[in-house]
Amino acid sequence: MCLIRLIVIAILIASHFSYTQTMNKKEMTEKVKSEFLHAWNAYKKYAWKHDDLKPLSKTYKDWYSESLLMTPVDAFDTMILMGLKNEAEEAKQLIKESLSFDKDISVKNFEITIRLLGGLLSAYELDGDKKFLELAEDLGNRLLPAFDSPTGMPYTYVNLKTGKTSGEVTNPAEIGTLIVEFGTLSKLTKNSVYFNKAKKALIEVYKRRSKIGLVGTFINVNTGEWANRSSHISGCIDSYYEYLLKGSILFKDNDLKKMWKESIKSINKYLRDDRYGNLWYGTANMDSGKINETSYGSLDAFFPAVLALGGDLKNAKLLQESCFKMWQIAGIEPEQIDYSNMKITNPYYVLRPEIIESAYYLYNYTKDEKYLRMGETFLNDLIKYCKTDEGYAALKNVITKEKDDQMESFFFAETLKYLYLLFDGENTVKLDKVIFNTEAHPVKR
Ligand code: DMJ
Repeated sequence: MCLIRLIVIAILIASHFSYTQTMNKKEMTEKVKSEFLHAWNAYKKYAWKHDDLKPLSKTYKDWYSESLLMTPVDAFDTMILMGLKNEAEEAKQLIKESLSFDKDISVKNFEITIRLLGGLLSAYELDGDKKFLELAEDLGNRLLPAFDSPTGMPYTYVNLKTGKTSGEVTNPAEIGTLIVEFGTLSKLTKNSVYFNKAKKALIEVYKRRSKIGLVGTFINVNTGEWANRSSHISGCIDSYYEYLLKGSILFKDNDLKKMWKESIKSINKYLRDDRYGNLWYGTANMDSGKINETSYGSLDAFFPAVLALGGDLKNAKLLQESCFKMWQIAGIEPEQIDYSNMKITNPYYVLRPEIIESAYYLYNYTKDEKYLRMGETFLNDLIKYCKTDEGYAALKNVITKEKDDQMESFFFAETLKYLYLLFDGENTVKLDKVIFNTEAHPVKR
């Protein structure tokens, strides 16, 4: 009898503190939603019809000479997932009435693909309005000339009206982070040209890997020669690896699967670094494989998610612990640290999502409540240090917490979406039914 009472009391105590209580998770999703509305209402008030809000000067910024509605397109599917029907409807009307790609502007192929093409395709799959697909197809066609280089690897920039290209020195991420969007466009339009171009681009990078299987940071798409031979999983390379894996899953593509498997072997053999008590991934020369820089940063924090998606939960969990340590150095995440001494080497924080994305994947696969607690820390710190009267602001310095006058569209597309999905469980999206592009736009598997 006494034992039974003890067990009942233990269960009551455990359920009181358990993070998985529906109310707690529900409260967290409501909190994220209200922060989303705080930022979106500020965008509406001061930057409507423009690309981004400038949250301190309360004005707007366009990336090019004309707006491409970067924030509304990037934010739309998050509104749908959060059930923000009125906001989604007004964003949709704005996109339908005002978005046109018939503009004489030279745009960055990578950014426009992940934010706009990815956003439109996801919008079409979630909402069903054909206009989204029409816009995506028009955009896809205007981006295609980017691939007309001697190697088939895309130039950095392409003019949306004339098709004129520029920027011959680019990087594996910008070359290789196109297949989820271009491949989905092929699937939905039944026109294989987009998939084929994006796959060839990936293959051309892979073909140029070193003898030990690593790729460098910069490459010339005209000559096919490496312009920088530093190898890492950080910015400029990061999502090339992400798309080898995601492309292989999304299109059941065995070539991509083989390329991912070979690549991850080399990454783990040469870049994996556990010499300092925690797991990190460092920077090495692509030919020698010798680590010569112990830097890690907020962009690299996407890697636990990729490891988890690839089935390596062990390394994913360890790396996420390290990422969380990086977040905690200053109470919010710096752009870069030296992991050998845990010193901040670049104090910027641009409202990046990657560490939250990884917490979301890990919670999904492990159901370990510590990832929910991490998520709560992320949200509270964001509110504490980045929230402004009107919107959210990047930080110039995570130590002094001095703000910067910018709020990137990925704050809506990724940062707040992954926070919401982390607490929402599997209510709105089942991870085994979609692939998120690198800007967190889900497309159906
Ligand atoms: C996003 O645009 C994408 O996640 C990209 O892959 C990397 N950088 C930003 C977010 O940090």
